[in-house]
Amino acid sequence: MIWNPEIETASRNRVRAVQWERLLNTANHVYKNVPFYRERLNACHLPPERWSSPGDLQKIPFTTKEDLRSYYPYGLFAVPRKEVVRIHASSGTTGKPTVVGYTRADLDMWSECVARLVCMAGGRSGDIAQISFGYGLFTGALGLHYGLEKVGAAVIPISSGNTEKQLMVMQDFETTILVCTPSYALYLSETAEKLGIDLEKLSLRIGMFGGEGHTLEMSKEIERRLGILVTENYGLSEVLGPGVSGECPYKTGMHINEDYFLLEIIDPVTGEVLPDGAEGELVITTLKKEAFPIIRYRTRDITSLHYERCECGRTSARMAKVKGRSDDMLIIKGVNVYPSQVESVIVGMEHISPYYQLVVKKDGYTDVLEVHVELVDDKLLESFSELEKLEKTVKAQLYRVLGLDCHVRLREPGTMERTAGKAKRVLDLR
Ligand code: DLL
Repeated sequence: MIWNPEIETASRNRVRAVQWERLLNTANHVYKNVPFYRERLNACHLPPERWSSPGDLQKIPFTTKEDLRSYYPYGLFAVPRKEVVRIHASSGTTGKPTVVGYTRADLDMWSECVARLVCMAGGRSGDIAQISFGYGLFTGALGLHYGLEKVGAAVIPISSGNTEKQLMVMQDFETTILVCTPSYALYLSETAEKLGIDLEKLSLRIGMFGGEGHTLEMSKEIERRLGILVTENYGLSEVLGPGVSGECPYKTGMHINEDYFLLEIIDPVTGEVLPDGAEGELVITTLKKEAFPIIRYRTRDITSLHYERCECGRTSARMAKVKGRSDDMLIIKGVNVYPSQVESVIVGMEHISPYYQLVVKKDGYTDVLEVHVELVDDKLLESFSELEKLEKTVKAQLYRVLGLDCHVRLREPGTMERTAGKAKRVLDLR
């Protein structure tokens, strides 16, 4: 089912017209209400009345996480405090978090965006959705919550953690949609196997996973273990939270809610806008947000945009799976390495579990990449020659994909960290 066919199947011309109209409204809104943007638009001689085509957007400087931090907490809000009805913040592992606000209309828009993604994934009224994202400042749980309810699904707001209880609820409450990070879905499936839960007997049909990337290999692995359709959705708190884009069962990329977000791909080094289909850093402008509109936000996420028709009938542009964050990209001996490349190699490999971590160290002046992977069972530990053989195989496969020699560390079963949230894939000890 298509939630909002009028916009989700609109012609490209219509989408562009809606985007242009809303872009001008947003430019006017920020110009009038946010000094930061007013100064910027004046500095490049583009107050809103001088915008003549969508291309003018490309002349406006990017907004970065640092900008958000320097106006902490409310400096970029565009409405009076009394109109703000919700506040979220990004986790921000270092320094202050970035704070975002929503008016009532923003919350309605958020539910609308998520309702579309729920239908895209195959969700409907009558479904029972277990939300295993953490409720709190993080946008994941509450963001998906209201969109699922809007479609008519019954939401179980279980939040993250307490894996055994999650599995009990999943069985007893007959959960049909699981909402969490792909890492946590993997851990849930592993724990279910350990506890001897018959996964075939679960009512689970669909996974709506996001908050972090996962490769096609990982998606297949989780589908195999849980016997469900895995779909992915994307978003970020600075822009909205979940709801920017999501996958349909054809998995041709994540359909973008283009009437609410304008996406560009830029060269992460030069900042130049790249043509359709090219891979680069995603930049997002919100088109309808009231409390926290944002112009040309540099997401740091590496992806590409595609416009060919999807068989599901939606005409929206799609973004490819995120390859990684540009800040997660490692440069080892001049070679660019993303954790997702390692994931594509090790998931599904014989004797190796799907948990992994990249550890970067210094050996004298040289950078060394260690890839830590975990054995599936202890049996192999009894044979040194088997272990050596396996290590060589993993190393060769990684070389094939990365073009780089790395050290492989085989770790004992169950010793790599499991997470209820987003996995930490890189440990940089340099
Ligand atoms: O993770 C919002 C979200 C929650 C989206 C739940 C989907 C589901 P933040 O905590 O601000 O917000 O983190 C945003 O997470 O810039 C990406 O790097 C990463 N991310 C989110 N979804 C995906 C995805 C939420 N599907 C940051 N694939 C983003 C890859 C993702 N990365």
